[in-house]
Amino acid sequence: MLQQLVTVANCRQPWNQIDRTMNETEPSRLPPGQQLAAIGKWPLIGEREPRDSAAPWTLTVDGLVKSPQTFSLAQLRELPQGDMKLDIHCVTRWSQYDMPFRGVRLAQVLELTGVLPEAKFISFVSRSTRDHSSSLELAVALQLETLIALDFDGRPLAREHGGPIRNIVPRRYFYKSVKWLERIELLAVDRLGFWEAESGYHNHADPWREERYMAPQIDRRLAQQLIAEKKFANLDLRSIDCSLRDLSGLDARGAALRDANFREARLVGADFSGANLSNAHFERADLRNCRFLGADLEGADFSGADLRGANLTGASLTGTTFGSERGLCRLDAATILPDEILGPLTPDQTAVVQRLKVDAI
Ligand SMILES: Nc1nc2c(c(=O)[nH]1)N[C@H]1C(S)=C(S)[C@@H](COP(=O)(O)O)O[C@H]1N2
Ligand SMILES: [Mo]
Repeated sequence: MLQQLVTVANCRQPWNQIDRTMNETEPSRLPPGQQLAAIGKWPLIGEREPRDSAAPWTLTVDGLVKSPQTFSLAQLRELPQGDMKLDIHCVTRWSQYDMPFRGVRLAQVLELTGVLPEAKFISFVSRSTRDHSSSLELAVALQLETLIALDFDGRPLAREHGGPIRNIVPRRYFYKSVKWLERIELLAVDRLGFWEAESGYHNHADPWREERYMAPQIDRRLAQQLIAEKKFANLDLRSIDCSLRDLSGLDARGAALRDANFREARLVGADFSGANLSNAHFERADLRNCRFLGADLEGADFSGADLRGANLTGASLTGTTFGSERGLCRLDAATILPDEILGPLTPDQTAVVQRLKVDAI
């Protein structure tokens, strides 16, 4: 059942010197709603460090396996290594091409432990403070050629990117690839991972189908009442639909608003400080004098929005869109969009913002 799965590609050219011109013109390569990150750039997302990096690193494979095993890092390195050049796609809308990983194939490790016939799911568990995890159907994990990565670009994987042992799941949003992998558990019934359970990220996570979020679970009458009262502060309102509504003066400080829909909404003077607006939709919204202090705006879309007088100090902008074929946003001299927060934008969006800022003065 567990065949040899990883296609081995040789990548001798350093990762940050790859010529992308051929790839970028290939239209089918970038999944819908994604932007290409700058050459050689690998953004940091989620947890920054493992729970305990001093203790020796091991990988335990247990659950519904024939013989549970714990591999030391050295033992993993002694197993046959496979190379893989991979396009990664983060749910917050940035992608990066041709990332050269090296490590042990999941199939290889499962051949050593054996798998019981009842095993249908596989959970990857991290050595991190929140015991971060993500899961897949076992058959899918194998079919996708999941890799237990130890090296990146010819060197041991960096700590902040999940070194020394990281799970890499090709052709799924990158949240399926767990950093600081410590345990692989074979299960009969699925167990939702951290982001899937906490943030409503889609459990299937196929970027080609834009499987970013599960359907929202907010009670519609409650949502209508909160919209009428304009009180969102500190509430969990993921994926709420506020499109075309008048929410001027909204208090949304500290609210959890991932994937929320504010398209064409009137939000003059609203306060989103400290809110999580990851992948929120603000296309053509009226955001004059809004406050976004310290807000998470990763993957948020401001195409055609009015940001005159808005304050984005300290906001995080990985994968954020300020202009696209859906329109440019509007800035003026009173808009506060400090240069020091622009670093995580893609090159295209950096250029858009810089042009808008010049025009605004
Ligand atoms: N342990 C752990 N693994 C994790 C995460 C995390 O927060 N903790 N975040 C996931 C998400 S959402 C993404 S996009 C990638 C980011 O990996 P990077 O920081 O190396 O780019 O790791 C995934 N694996
Ligand atoms: Mo992510």
